[in-house]
Formats: sequence, C-alpha cells, structure tokens
Amino acid sequence: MNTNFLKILSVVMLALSGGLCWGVSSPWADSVVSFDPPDGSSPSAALGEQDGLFVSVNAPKVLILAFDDNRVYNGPGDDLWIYEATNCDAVVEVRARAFDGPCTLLGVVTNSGGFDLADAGLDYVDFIRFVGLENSGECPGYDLDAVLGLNSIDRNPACSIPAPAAVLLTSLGTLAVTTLRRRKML
Ligand SMILES: [Ca+2]
Ligand SMILES: [Ca+2]
Ligand SMILES: [Ca+2]
Repeated sequence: MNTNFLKILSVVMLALSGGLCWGVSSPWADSVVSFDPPDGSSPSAALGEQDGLFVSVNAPKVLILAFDDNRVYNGPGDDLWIYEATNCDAVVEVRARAFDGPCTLLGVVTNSGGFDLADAGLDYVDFIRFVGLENSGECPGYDLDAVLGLNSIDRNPACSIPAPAAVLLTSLGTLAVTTLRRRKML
C-alpha cells in the first residue's frame, strides 16, 4: 500500500475516532444560569471539578446551574453529588429539572451529599437549583464547591459517530500506524 496514503489514512482515522465521542463532556455542572441577588462573588466557582473554591449560597439566595455538555440520568443509586467546601452546617434546598420538565424538589442538604433522581420520580435533569435555607453561625451560607453527575451521559451534538464505529476507526488507524512503523516510515 502507498506509504503516503497510509500516513493520511492513519491520521484521519485516529482524528475521527479520538475526541468526537469519548472524553468530550464533563460530568460536572457547566454554566451559571442565574445567581440572585448578586453579591459580587463569583458563582462560577461552583462549576467544573471539585477544587476547594466555592460560592456561598446565603439564605435566601437562589443559584441555578446548567449541565450543558451532559445530562444527569437516573441510574443505579445516587445520581447527583453536591460538594460543599467547608463543612459549615449551613442548609440548602436542592431542586432540579429537565429542559422540558417541571422544577422538582430533590431535598435539602447540609455539607456534601447525594440525591437519587428515582426518589423524585425524575428520569434525567439538565438544571439544578439551590436555595439557601439556613445560614450557620460560623459561615455566611452554604459553600457550594461543585456539582457532579454520578450517572451522566454525553449530549454533545458533535458526537455523531457511534461507539462501535469509533472503535473500528481506532483499530484501523492503529493498524495503519503499526504498518508504517514496521516499514520504519514514521
Ligand atoms: Ca458538564
Ligand atoms: Ca438513581
Ligand atoms: Ca469549585
């Protein structure tokens, strides 16, 4: 087989298979919808992975976050995990909804904790809403660090190649690279 063709084939296949369907979404909350009333702090501290940075959801503030590149669905056990940063015993109410569904109460949480969507009769959610219920004596409010979808699926529209096809592309791309290396062309 022509060497240049093999080089192009391997690059194209590996590019198509890597990144389109795997590893493109994060199971964490992605964006702030609203934080009301604003107080000058940055609610984006509650986005992405748990990192120790937080936003205080003081009673009666309301913070709404969205999952943009993923959806949280009702799988085995807890489906959402809420990370609180300081164990300060403040209390926050947690509600969630799908983009086409009602805002539904999941419960209240003090410090870090999880919720099972089955308990609220929900199949999946795209938004999560926090309402400060009770401040603690030591902290101004619930110190929200991060929100994780324990059961999360990719919703990236760019993911157009199903997993079996991606596996095939990866295999073919790897085979092409191996062939080139055996020919000592790479
Ligand atoms: Ca995400
Ligand atoms: Ca569940
Ligand atoms: Ca954080």
